Amino acid sequence: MPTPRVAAIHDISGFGRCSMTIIMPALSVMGVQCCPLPTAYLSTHTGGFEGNTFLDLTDQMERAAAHWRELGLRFDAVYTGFMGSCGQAALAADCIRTFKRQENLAVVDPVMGDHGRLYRTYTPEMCAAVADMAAMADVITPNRTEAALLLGTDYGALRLDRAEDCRCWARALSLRGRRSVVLTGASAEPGRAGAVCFDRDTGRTELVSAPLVPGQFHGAGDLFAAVLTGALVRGRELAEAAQLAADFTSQCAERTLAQDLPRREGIDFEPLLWRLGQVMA
Ligand code: PXL
Repeated sequence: MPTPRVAAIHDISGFGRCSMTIIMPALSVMGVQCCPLPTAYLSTHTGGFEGNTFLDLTDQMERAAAHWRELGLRFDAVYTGFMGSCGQAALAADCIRTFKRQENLAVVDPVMGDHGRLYRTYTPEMCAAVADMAAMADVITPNRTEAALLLGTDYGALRLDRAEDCRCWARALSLRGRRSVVLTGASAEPGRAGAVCFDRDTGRTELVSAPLVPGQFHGAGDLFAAVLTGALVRGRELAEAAQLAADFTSQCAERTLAQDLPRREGIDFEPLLWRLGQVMA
């Protein structure tokens, strides 16, 4: 099998593991080539650090995508995440239009917020642009906060602690079955957390879970979506890919918790990457 190739449209945050500093190593160890199309360079992520720098790379993105198009590059997936502005979300949507084929995947992680709140730099206009981009996706990976925003539903009302509710929300997010959904933060069994998956190819809705690790871990959502994307382009079914992502994210969160590391430094995944490599070998 040729090495699958993913175009990753995310920011690079120099410190505080998230986005590209998680996505690139995770995809590489899974035997997937990651081609970064960075949206911005930040000195740190925007959660838990004050005064981060922000170098907007929108201009470069446009030129890099044009060059890739000229070269006739093909990708097994176009995978998008954190956006720095409305313009960037529109440009990322253009990249999906440019590189999307019948046989490849657009995976949109509609990064907007967590724990019921928007990330510091997100505005309602940006959320609308992210929702427009997500409408073009084959697969979306919202957390509970992002699902509520996409559905225009109150966060408190979008409960994910009963299996039947989880299934309903996942189906509601599928745009009448047009896109697959992996909704994270589902916790229908005590002591376990994971995701509910609506697979548009089979019409089935399944819950996957792994041991719940209490607390909030920066970058956990990015790690989950990256492993899911890697597994999908390596040919795994949606629920199987989500199970792998839930297992690995839970193991890394457990390790971070056990060491009592500062949460803003991000989920401590590097020492466990070899396990991900082993699963995918
Ligand atoms: O993990 C999502 C994320 C990605 N990139 C940046 C962020 C965040 C969340 O805070 O600030 C720059």
